[in-house]
Amino acid sequence: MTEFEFASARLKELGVDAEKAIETLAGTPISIHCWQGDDVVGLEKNAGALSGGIQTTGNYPYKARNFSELCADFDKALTLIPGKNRLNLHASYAVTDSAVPRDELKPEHFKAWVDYAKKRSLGLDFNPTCFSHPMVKDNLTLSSPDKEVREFWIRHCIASRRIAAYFAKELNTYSVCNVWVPDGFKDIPADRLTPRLRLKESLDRIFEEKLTGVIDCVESKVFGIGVEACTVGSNEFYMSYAASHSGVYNLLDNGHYHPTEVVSDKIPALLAFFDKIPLHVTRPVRWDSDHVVRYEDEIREIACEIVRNKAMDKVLIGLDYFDASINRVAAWVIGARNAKKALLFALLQPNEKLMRLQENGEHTELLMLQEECRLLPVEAVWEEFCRRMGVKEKENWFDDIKEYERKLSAERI
Ligand code: RNT
Ligand code: ZN
Repeated sequence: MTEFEFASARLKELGVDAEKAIETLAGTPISIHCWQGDDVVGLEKNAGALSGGIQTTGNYPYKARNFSELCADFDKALTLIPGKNRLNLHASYAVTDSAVPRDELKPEHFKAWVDYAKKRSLGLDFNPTCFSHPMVKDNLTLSSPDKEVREFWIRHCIASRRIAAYFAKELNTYSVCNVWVPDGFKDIPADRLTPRLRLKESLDRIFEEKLTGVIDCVESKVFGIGVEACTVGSNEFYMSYAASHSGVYNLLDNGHYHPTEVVSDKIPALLAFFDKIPLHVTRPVRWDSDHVVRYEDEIREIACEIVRNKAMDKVLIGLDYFDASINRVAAWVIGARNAKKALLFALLQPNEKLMRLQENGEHTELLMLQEECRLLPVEAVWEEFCRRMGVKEKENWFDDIKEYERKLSAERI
C-alpha cells in the first residue's frame, strides 16, 4: 500500500473521500497577487515610494525590475504551486512604452498581461492603484475635499473597471475588480461623516456603468501606518455599501480587523446575505503586516468555513502579502501552497458528521472528534495532489528556488 492508499483508507473510516477532495482542490483557483514579486513597486516609469499606510520591509536582493523579470519569476513560482491559479494585477503594473497617467489607462496597456495569462490559462483579477502617487493628497483619494483629487481617482477607478471587463472578455472568466483606498486620518478627525459621504458619492459614480464579467468589490480596513486614528473606508462603511448596492461585494482581508475579530466567522455571516465573498488571505503579525501566509489555525478555519458551507464557488480566494526580506519567488510559493494546504485540510474533515454533532447538541463528542481530526494524514493526500499536478511535493521544491536564485545572482546585479 502506498502512503496515499493508507491515508485514503483512514479517511474513509470517517466517511471522507480523498479522491473527491483532490478533485475539488484541483478545480478551486487561488488568485496570486503580482505585487509580492517586486515589493508593490509596480512598472510605472517614475514609480515613487510605497505609501498609503502599507509597507514592505526588508531588502532581499534580486527583486524583479521590469515586466519580463516579473513574468519570469512568476513562471518559476507557478511551477511550484499545484492546481488552478489566477493572477491578480494592480493598475500600477501596466506595460507601456511611455508614462501613462493612471486616469488614462486603457485595456491596451494590459495587453501584454492578457497574452501572458492566455498562454498559461490564468484568469486575471484587477485593482485600481489608489496609493503611491502625488494625487493622494493629505492621505485622501476618493473622499478628498478637493474635487480635482476626487475626480482623478474616480476616473482611475472607472478606467480600472473597464480593464477588468477587458480581462473577463479576453480570458473567458470573471475578473474581480477590488477598490481599496488608503483614505484616513493620522489624528482624531473633527468630522468623520463628511469624508464618508464623499466616498459614497465617488463609489456611486465608479459603479454606475454596467459591465459584463466584472465582480466589483470594496475592501475595508481598520487602520494604516500614518493614518492610525480613522479609516474612511471602514468595515461598517463598506459592509453597508455592499449590502445596499447590488453587484458590489465586500472583500474581506484577514489583516484588516481588530486582533480578536476573525474572518472565519465573518464568512458565514456574509454568506447569509451575499452570493460572492472576495477574500484577501494574508497574515497579520500584531498589525496588518502582510507576512507570508502560514498553515496556521485561522487560515485552516477560514478554509473550513468555505468548504463546510459548500461555498467554493462563492468565496473568491486571493492572496495579499508582501515580504521583501526573503526570496520573493519562494514567498509566493510558500503562501500559495499553504492556502491550498488549508483548503485540503478542510476538504478532508468529516464536515457533515461534525455539523450533525453540533445540531444534535453533542458538544463533547464534537470537541473530541474535531481534535482527533487535526492529525488526519493530510500530508499523504497533499503529496498525491502535487504529484498529479506535476509539482514537486516535498521540501525539495526549494532546490529549484536555490538554483533559480543562483541564476538571478548573475543576472540581476
Ligand atoms: C492594503 C490592502 C490592499 C493592498 C493591495 C496592494 O491594506 O490590503 O489590498 O494590500 O492592494
Ligand atoms: Zn488586501
